[in-house]
Amino acid sequence: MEKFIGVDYYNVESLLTEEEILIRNSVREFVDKEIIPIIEQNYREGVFPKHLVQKMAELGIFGMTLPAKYGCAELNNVAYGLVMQELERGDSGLRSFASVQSGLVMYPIYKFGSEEQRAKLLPLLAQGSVIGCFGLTEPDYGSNPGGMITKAEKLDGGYILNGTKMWITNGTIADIAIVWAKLNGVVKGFIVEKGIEGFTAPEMKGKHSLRASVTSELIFQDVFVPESHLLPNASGLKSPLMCLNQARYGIAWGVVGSMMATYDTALKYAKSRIQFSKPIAGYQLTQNKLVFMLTEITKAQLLNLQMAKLKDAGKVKHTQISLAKRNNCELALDIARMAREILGANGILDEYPVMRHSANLESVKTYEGTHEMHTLIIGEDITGLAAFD
Ligand code: TGC
Ligand code: FAD
Repeated sequence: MEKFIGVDYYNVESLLTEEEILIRNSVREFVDKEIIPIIEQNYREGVFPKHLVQKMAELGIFGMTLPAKYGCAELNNVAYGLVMQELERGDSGLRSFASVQSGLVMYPIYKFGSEEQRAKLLPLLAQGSVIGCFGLTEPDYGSNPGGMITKAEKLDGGYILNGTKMWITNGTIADIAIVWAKLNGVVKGFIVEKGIEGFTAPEMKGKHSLRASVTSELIFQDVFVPESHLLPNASGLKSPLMCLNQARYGIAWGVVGSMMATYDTALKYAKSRIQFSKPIAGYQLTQNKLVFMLTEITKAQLLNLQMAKLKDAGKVKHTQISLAKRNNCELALDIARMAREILGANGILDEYPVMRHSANLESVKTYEGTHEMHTLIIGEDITGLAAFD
């Protein structure tokens, strides 16, 4: 297995600490050894490589920025970003798993949960022995989750949940679901355990994208949720949106890993593919594509590093995270498609990763807020005028 040496035209590594480089290299090696050799088969068969959950947990990936007292690595956001970047160089499905477990399940429990919920669940989630999912999107409410119709009704000792969530990563394999529902018209968060009466999570089939990832419906039919399973400090749509910031942050880094994978493949291929008696890398039009790719990778690396510094300083705005997610996803998809062009017909074979990355990125560009949503989020911030409706 050829070792990945990274893409770092501006020596961004010189801005990293030894610990950040160590973490990055440990996950880089994990991706080379455990993901790259199996991912095409898993993608073809539409199967999430669940055996890797334990190995990711052992690397301290889940909830890695959360406090050590909950069994987490307590590392900074630069390290977290680098880990997301290396995972997605392998496949967006693996980075999605880690994003959901960390940003969409462990974060809301840490931020909005009781101390009892934190102490009980965070160590188990960090070890990977409990898997979580995040139920916000509904069949009729995607970009506009505020319109959600999943409802919670109060009764003695707890709540009754009714409604459906859709497009839920890890849903079918999750032991707990963080579910957002309206209680008297106000968005609240609930921890719903797998196996509880009335709760089912069938897998969604027929995906052309993110095939090595589980995507599910969550169906709630008169599901009783005990009082102890309400997230006591979550209230209003702001709460789930704060969770999205964590996952969006990870995506902005993750897709740079995908850019690196497709650029690296295209560069190596172009130097060896002979047409009209010389390597296609020797033609101006090919070099133009490769230089575009490298330029955008370099810009995204520097954008992410500054975003990480702002986040570590507690100063990052959610609109700044939107800008990085929007820009980097769009360019990762452009780069994947450009790489497929450079490979010619070989680019459609799963002997090469470019088409898998391109197909995955169609999901990644859509979820966690579409390109248009992030355009409008930033647009509102700079003009002061909301243009969503
Ligand atoms: P709006 O009135 O704008 O906002 C309600 C309150 O929330 C505040 N807010 C935020 N706070 C923190 N972070 C953010 N990102 C925030 N965005 C808004 C806002 O200031 C307000 O606060 P307050 O104090 O006034 O109450 O609400 P809206 O209904 O107009 O919606 C705004 C909009 C459209 C931007 C939001 O709904 C949105 O982001 N929509 C996109 C939906 C989305 O991103 N869904 C992702 C679902 S999860 C997923 O896809 C997981 S994929 C798996 C993986 O990650 O790998
Ligand atoms: P819609 O909101 O119906 O949008 C359709 C199109 O209309 C888009 O191009 C959109 O940009 C555009 N549009 C919508 N409103 C406007 C407007 N006001 N102005 C201009 N254009 C607009 N959700 C979860 O809650 N948890 C998960 O774990 C999760 N995982 C996912 C995994 C995958 C593989 C996928 C594909 C999705 C996942 N999602 C998850 C759902 C995801 O967040 C939604 O798909 C996304 O928010 C977009 O919603 P939608 O698909 O309903 O599209």
